[in-house]
Amino acid sequence: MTIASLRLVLGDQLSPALSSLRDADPAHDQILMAEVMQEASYVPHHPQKIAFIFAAMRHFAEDLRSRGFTVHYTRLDDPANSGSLFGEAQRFVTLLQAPRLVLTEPAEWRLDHAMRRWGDEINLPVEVRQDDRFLCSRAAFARWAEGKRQLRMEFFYRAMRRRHQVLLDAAGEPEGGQWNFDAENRKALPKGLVIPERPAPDLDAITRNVLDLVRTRFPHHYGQLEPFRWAVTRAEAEAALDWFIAHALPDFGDYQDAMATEEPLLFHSVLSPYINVGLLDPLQVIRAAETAYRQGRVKLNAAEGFIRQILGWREYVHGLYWLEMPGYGESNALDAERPLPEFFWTGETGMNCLRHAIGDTLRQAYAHHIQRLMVIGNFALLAELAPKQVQAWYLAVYADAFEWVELPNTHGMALFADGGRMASKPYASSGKYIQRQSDYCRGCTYDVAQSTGPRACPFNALYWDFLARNQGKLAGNPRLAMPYRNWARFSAERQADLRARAAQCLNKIDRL
Ligand code: FAD
Ligand code: DLZ
Ligand code: SF4
Repeated sequence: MTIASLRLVLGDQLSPALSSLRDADPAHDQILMAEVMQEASYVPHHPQKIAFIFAAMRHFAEDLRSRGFTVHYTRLDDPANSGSLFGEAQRFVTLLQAPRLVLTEPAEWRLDHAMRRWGDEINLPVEVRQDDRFLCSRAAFARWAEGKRQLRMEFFYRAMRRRHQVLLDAAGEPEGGQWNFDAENRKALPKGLVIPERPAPDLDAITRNVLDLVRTRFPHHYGQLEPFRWAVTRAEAEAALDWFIAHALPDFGDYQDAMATEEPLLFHSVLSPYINVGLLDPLQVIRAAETAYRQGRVKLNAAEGFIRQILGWREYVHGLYWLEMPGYGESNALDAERPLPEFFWTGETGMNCLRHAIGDTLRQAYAHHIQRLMVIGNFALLAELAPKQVQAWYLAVYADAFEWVELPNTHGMALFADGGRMASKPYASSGKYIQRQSDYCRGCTYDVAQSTGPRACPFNALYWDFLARNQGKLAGNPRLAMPYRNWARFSAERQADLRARAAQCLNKIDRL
């Protein structure tokens, strides 16, 4: 029997409403999914990330089968596995004599670019459909950006609130009279605050098999495989969403920027991997938070702060990525060239904040936004680490890392390597920020109150050195006027001492 079409579903396309599945008929169309070495090794992904994607893929295939579909699923260790998505598509098109291949555009430029040539290469009609799981399409973002000298997330976010009718009052104005309640969202953690304990789903036989596979096939990838606590089905991801709305969202806003040694997750949702691979729909998550606010279960600053991350930041970075690709990751506006220190792969450094942020990352394939931006990213920025190496690291170590979201956040937001396309100023800060927002400094070998001398917190001198080093490029930025004024007030001797301490830190960066 010949089939009408073969539908290819990628590891981050696990949504029943996916455009390439929408009109699929179990009687005529068949589905292809493939675990392939090429995707599993283009960066040394964290073992939990690979296991999460494979386990979610295998469960999704079972779900499709239960709906009557024939799913051809290639496992990584299948001897016939060609090792690439192209190879698997070609193999099954031939095997099944499929007259056409249907797919949803991949989220990364690398694959999107390759797949648009498949038709010619396999000599078969290949239909590439739009990925309409995003709330702002690539084309709509390009229209919004057109003619703007500067792109700013805040204005994009307001337009998205209006377009999708989110958190608006009866008059169509922002709920509470303001678009943004960030000023309320920077509280330090009070002593004795109880952090709710997060449940983890049980591991079934499918997931345990995947863990065995990943353990044996990827023994040299950095990061711990277990404990593996990720949801791998839509039902489990929805349970995680319900738990977050009931137990963590009420405090999400207030303590959004806080960090704590013993509580790496705090009140964050830890939903990004599920949204990114399609187990949760972004609008479903946004509506759940809005409903909790309307029912009086959470305050406005919490609901708005959370919704802004998804409707604003997530959609903004997605649009920016497609607007700027290819080539977005190529710039190096601050000429940063230093190789990544070894401790990024081990967490072994005397800087307690980095030890915990990197250690959490290696243990959980997760760190929350402030750890990623203001500890690890801030250090990479101040220490002039080479953008390409930093980007490859971020792409490897987080369960939620896909280039469309990782690259703008790393290249643009954390490293300012795009010269300000994404963010209005570099997120550079001294140790003082970390001290204010965390308890890390209390357990550190360095003293956050000192800026010079052998025990001085490296972030302090590196911060001033960063400003001095980049004065020609950054002094004209109005948002940096105050720090540059402060730098100018230091005596020449003080400036020289700070720069000497920074040079000392950079010279022994692997031993900090
Ligand atoms: P919460 O704090 O609970 O936020 C809710 C949701 O908002 C997240 O699940 C996510 O979907 C969305 N969100 C929040 N901030 C951002 C943002 N800046 N960009 C896009 N979406 C956002 N996020 C990824 O999904 N994948 C990445 O590879 C990734 N790399 C990053 C690299 C750097 C250097 C930085 C600074 C940030 C990166 N982020 C990335 C953004 C953000 O840190 C994560 O989305 C967030 O930490 C995920 O945890 P959470 O689900 O608990 O988020
Ligand atoms: C990230 C990833 C990994 C590790 N493995 C696979 C895989 O074996 N098969 C697959 O279809 N997708 C995988 N993915 C996700 C793809 O890399 C993802 O579809 C692209 O990054 C495009 O966003
Ligand atoms: Fe980090 Fe400096 Fe604080 Fe140590 S003293 S934890 S290096 S900010």
